[in-house]
Amino acid sequence: MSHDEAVKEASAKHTTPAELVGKFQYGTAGFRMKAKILDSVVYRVGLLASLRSRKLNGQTIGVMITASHNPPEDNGVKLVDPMGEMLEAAWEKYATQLANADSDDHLVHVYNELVKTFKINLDAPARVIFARDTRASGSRLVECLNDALTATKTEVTDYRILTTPQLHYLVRCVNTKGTQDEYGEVSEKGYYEKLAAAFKQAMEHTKPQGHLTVDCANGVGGPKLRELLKYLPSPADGGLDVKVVNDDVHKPESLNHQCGADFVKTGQRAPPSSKAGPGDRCCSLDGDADRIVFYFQDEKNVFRLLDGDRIATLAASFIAELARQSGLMDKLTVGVVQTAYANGASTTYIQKNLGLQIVCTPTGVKHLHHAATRFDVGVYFEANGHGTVVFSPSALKSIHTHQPQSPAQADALTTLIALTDLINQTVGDALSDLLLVEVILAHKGFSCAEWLQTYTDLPNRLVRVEVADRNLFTTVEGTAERQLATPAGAQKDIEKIVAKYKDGRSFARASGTEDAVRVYAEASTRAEAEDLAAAVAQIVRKYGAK
Ligand code: NG1
Ligand code: ZN
Repeated sequence: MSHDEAVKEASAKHTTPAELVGKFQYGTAGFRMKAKILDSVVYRVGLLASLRSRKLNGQTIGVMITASHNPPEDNGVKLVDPMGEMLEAAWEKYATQLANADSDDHLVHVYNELVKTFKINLDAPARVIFARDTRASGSRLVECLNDALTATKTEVTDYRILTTPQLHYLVRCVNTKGTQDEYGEVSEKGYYEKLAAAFKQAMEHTKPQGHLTVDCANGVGGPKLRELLKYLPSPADGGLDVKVVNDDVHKPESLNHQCGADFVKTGQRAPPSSKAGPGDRCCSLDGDADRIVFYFQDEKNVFRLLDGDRIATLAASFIAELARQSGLMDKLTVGVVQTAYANGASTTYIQKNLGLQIVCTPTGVKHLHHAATRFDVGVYFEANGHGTVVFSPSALKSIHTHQPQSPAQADALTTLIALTDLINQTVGDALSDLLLVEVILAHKGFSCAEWLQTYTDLPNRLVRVEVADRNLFTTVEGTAERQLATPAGAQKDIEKIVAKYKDGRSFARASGTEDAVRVYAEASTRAEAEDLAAAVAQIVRKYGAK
């Protein structure tokens, strides 16, 4: 059978319901929707993965089947590029084109157009590795993916169930194996060993305080965290004292239900199942363990959130301190990347107190990651808890070749080197970020309350506004989505209102993942932040109705 025939024949097993043609879009999070309508999409993503691998001379591409923090009946699929980063943005549209082809013939046509455009040799090797989270629909979708990889004669490794960041790690390991940039052992065990060794090194002269409760959203993070703990020192040996909760992966309906990072961040409250007492350190992962937020109850039993902005400030201050203490400050610029949703108080703290550079990008991890790579050490986090730290090749070289001038410098350098291995540099990783935060809190001797005290958040409010067509709301290029270009007049109206509030800041933008416009507002008091958000939401409703 010819290549075309094989692709077409397998495609016939995975047809797209006619009413959905034209509706699929590969966004920041890949494709994500009700699992029952994803079969053809996953099949076609498999085709694209093989094309991309062939285009990149047989480098390995990753495919992850997950819908992160979405409800259990959803699923999704996304591609991972050779260095473990998200799919190159220019290729997202090809995924969209393939997904929307309205017949098997049309699909083969789109496929062949890509082969021609990129001069792809279909006889050259293609390599793909893939994994999925714990959703019930995952195994069926894996079959769809396998059909595409078989039809295209792609070499495959099925890593079965993994967190999203573990797959990103493995993709980078495979593609750097045997080179001077080798990232780690190409196995799940290699991931745990790398993190555990780095954690031990970073904790050499210090001990964690108290215990940590980890809510795993009843997702893949649960079993993987339990596995990771086996590689870490026990609490008796100065290791972490971790209590794992919400780690039931056998009740699919419990995934992300009343627990997990998104529940905690959006609702600004602990999971109802939480039994933590005042001051107890807690954190929540999301369904595929690429996000994490921390929280605790203060002495007045008030819920206190330590979100992505807090992790970014904590990590940036610690890394800048280590760079200074090890005598590397002149050689390393540490920068922080945020989005417009970062609390204004965190931005001021980073600039004024930490004296670090800051960049604001549009929403979406790919934008933040890209901007972070321009610094020697780039710390990026979305407020929702997705983020990491990236070290540039030259920063790594400076760190590894630096000669410390004193034992104090040597200690700081050892910790800094450990962090370069502890931090998953491919993508935000809840398990790696969890260890990072624990290391920093231990070194600083901080409780959650002390961490929270570093600065005071400005009161803020995020509102979701439904409009007839969210695409009418576009933003001015280069403003990181903080100013509306259209509808004409809306931005002026927003600014007039904002000017009336002390420390007022507000913006509106179309969501990339939901059919709505989001309004964010902050001001010096809670009541004013609420009022400002309501007033700007009203403006959005008015223009959205036109
Ligand atoms: P949208 O729906 O475009 O605002 C949301 C989150 C992002 C990010 C993406 C998923 C907010 C305000 N926005 O984007 O931070 O997590 O989903 O990639 O939380
Ligand atoms: Zn996620």
